[in-house]
Amino acid sequence: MWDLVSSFWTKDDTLGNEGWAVVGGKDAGFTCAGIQMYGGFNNFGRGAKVSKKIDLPPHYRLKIKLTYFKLDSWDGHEGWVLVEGEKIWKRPFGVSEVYKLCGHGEYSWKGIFVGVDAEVAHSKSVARIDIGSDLDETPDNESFGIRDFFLYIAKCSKACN
Ligand SMILES: [Ca+2]
Ligand SMILES: [Ca+2]
Repeated sequence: MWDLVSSFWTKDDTLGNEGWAVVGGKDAGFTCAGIQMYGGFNNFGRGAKVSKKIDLPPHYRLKIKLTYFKLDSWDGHEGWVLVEGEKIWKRPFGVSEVYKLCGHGEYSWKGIFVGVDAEVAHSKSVARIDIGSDLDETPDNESFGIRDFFLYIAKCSKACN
């Protein structure tokens, strides 16, 4: 049912924006416990968001998979993915969740990465996608990062047009 149409941040040496627009964050990558990500510590904190419009063939549904990193002291915040401004994925993260991975070396806050797998009804020829958080402090205090983004569509049969 699902056809892969786009992928970003899938290579270990790719830490750039890969054509996505960055607002409120530093256009740079970060390495956490040997895993490279786009954004992350000192890059994506309060107000940071990455956005892209992606052209699509006829379809009726889309699915997004990615790896989302929560780093340091998230005190009551959530990460999210929007399609056309609608939240198709969100997840709250706790301050101490879960492993001491990386991030702020002085205080050794904890980090975690989770797999996003979300789908939504969608038929527009261009999809607008935003990835961000509701963090409210600087990126050396709380930050997020992303990698391994995959966009899939469910294509229309003749009946779908
Ligand atoms: Ca904090
Ligand atoms: Ca905060």
